[in-house]
Amino acid sequence: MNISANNNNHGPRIKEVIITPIAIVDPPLLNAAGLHAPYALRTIVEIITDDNITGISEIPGNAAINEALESAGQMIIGKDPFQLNQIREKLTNSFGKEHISERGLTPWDQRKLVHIFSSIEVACLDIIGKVIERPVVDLLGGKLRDRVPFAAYLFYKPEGAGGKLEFKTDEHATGWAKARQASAVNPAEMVEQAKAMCKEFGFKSIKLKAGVYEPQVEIDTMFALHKEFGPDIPLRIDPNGVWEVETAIKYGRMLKPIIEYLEDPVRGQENMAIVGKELQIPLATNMCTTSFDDIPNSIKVHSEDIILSDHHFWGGLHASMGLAAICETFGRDLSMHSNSHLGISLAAMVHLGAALPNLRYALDTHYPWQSDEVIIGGRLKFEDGAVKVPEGPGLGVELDREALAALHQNYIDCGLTKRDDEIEMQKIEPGWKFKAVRW
Ligand code: GKR
Ligand code: MG
Repeated sequence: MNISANNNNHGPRIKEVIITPIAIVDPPLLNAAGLHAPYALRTIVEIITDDNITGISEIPGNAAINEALESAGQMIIGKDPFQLNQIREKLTNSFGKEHISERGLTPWDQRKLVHIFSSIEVACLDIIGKVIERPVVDLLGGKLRDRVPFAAYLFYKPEGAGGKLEFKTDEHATGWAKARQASAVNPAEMVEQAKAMCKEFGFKSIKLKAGVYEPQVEIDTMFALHKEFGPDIPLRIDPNGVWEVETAIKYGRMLKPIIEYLEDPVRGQENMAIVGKELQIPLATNMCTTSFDDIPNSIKVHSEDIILSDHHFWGGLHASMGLAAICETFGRDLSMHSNSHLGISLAAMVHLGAALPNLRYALDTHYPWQSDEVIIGGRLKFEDGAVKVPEGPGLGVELDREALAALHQNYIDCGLTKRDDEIEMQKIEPGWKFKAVRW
């Protein structure tokens, strides 16, 4: 899909926007919305200037976002990529304001505009960095750290549907390769998953994706992790808002001595505030305070202590820096949320993470669960649980065209047009239905 125009103006101007939907192999990860399908959808955006500088970005993909992105691409042809405020204004005026309710009830954000802003902004920042020969982190005010820490992100993983546990091809696999291919549904298996992941990547904090089983099972997993790793490895648990307030208070009391924070135990800012007040432990969210419009009430009721931002959902890197300033002003912490993703998103997260003040918590990432990559040089490395800020101008990563073509072919072949974990879940539990609140 190419959208292009010629112009003869001075200075760099956007001459072409290329939008490529891709599908990446995803393991069968369980979460409150169901089960991950065999492929996760991402969209790769390339913005090319009239002097042939290309900026890239990656966002969660679906057909509706891609369609809107096509029109957005047309609107920015001829624009100066440095004029991000004008670009944003133009897009806002054309698309209109997006209401928070459009986020939806799923653990991930379903709004279109924020994704579009994010993809265009990050690709333009990549261009700007290349023009002035500085890394993106320098466009965000500069580096406060050279390495950005991430947390191990554990998932219950059944057999029988979702991705075909393709790693099973290697019977002799050990360590992380084995843990990735193994199903994991009980506390002992989750401890094995955590040990393998932490050993491979050096993670020093652990998050459990919960909201899958009856809460006591998940609490048992947390205590098994605590027993194995001891008090020096901070633990978090995220049931994606499917607990009732009473459930969250009951299990939150048990968890209090062993967790650094409780993520989205319940749904809605008011309920979060009740739980936080009762438990007196830090609460984190990527579900109840997810946009600037949510901030006034968040401050008023104190719905959370840590906002898990996500540049794909908050409208880009500058917007995330703006969020960081708000958090600093009101004594909140800021960390990062993640969905299945590749190295372009990871690079953008690392540039942002390096620029954020007061980064007290290791960021989330699904990256270890992915096996595909779309950047030259292959998958980015974690050392001691952290990723080094990429060197080189812009994002510091470049598209591998062959890999892009192959992953685009996956998109065409797999036939998926949006994430729907409920459908995949029904393959192992016929009739299973997503419930906004389950326990
Ligand atoms: O990938 O299944 C998943 C996660 O549940 C994801 O969709 C969430 O958005 O990781 C996310 C979270 O922290 O809520
Ligand atoms: Mg979460």
